[in-house]
Amino acid sequence: MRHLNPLHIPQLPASPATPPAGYVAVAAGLDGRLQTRSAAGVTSVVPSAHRVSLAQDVTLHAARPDWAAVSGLQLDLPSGVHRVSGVFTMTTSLGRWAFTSYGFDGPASGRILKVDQAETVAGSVYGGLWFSEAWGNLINGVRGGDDATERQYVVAELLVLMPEPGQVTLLGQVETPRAWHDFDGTSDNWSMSGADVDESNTDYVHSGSLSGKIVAVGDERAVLYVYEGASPATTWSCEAWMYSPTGLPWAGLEIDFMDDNGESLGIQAAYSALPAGVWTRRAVTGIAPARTTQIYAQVGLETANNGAAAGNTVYVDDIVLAQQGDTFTVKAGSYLQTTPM
Ligand SMILES: [Ca+2]
Repeated sequence: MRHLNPLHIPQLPASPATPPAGYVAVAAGLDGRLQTRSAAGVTSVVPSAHRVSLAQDVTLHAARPDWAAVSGLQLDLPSGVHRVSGVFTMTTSLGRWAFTSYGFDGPASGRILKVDQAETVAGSVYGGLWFSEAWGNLINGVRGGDDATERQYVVAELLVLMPEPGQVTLLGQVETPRAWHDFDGTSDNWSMSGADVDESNTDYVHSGSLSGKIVAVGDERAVLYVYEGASPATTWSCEAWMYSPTGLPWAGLEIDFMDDNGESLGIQAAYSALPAGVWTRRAVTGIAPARTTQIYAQVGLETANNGAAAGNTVYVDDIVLAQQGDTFTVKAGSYLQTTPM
């Protein structure tokens, strides 16, 4: 005969009392799942942990300076407090920093409450963690070492509050030599020559709420320009969006590879007539010749000998000068998981 020990009989918890307005009671339901009850008497089941994993490698390229979503590592989040965790195995171009960050999107963006644990395990000695509560993100950085086969992985857990249903996405970025200007707060080192430039123009805009308005002050070139350090055999591209309400006979951009003495080693240029009333993309790509130590880029009007004159105006936006070829790969098997709290 079998005797039940009363101490081992499961004790079902009583249903929680209806909480006062503004509070939520959490208790195990008869099916073992967590349930919540609000002042309105509404009971809902807390969803269980959810995980997405990469079935294959995802590679991000450094063509753009923006953060890019790692395709496949995105999860819907109900409102509430969640533990977000993940393991990301990553590789990056030799000598290049790569970064991952959690992005929280929704009607009311998520807010990180606490970093439970964060660890960067690197094949090389590099690795770091940056945490910013105000920006609602957590950034891990890894640096490509001396061996292209090196892999580095990040284990990170955090608590996040989602005031409204939203999403969490793993974002990635690879740091590479570049300069850009979107006139909405992101810019690097661009100067003007031969022009009056309104860098907070709202007349015509390609991205965001601002663009650049370049007005030629004479018959010489009227441009925004920048210098960046560059090495031989590296590939660079420059692109920009340009606009004129009336059209222009000659507008565009160029890159110029230079040696230690500032002598030109080769120019790649894209100038032509700019059509009226349509944002037009101009782009060039070039490989740095031997002895290259720097690259010069300019965007705007080459007025001399091409029928343009003082007072000609061109609007520019989303200028990107970047070294190409650098990559950042999140390896298959990496996963992102959310667990409601
Ligand atoms: Ca803009």
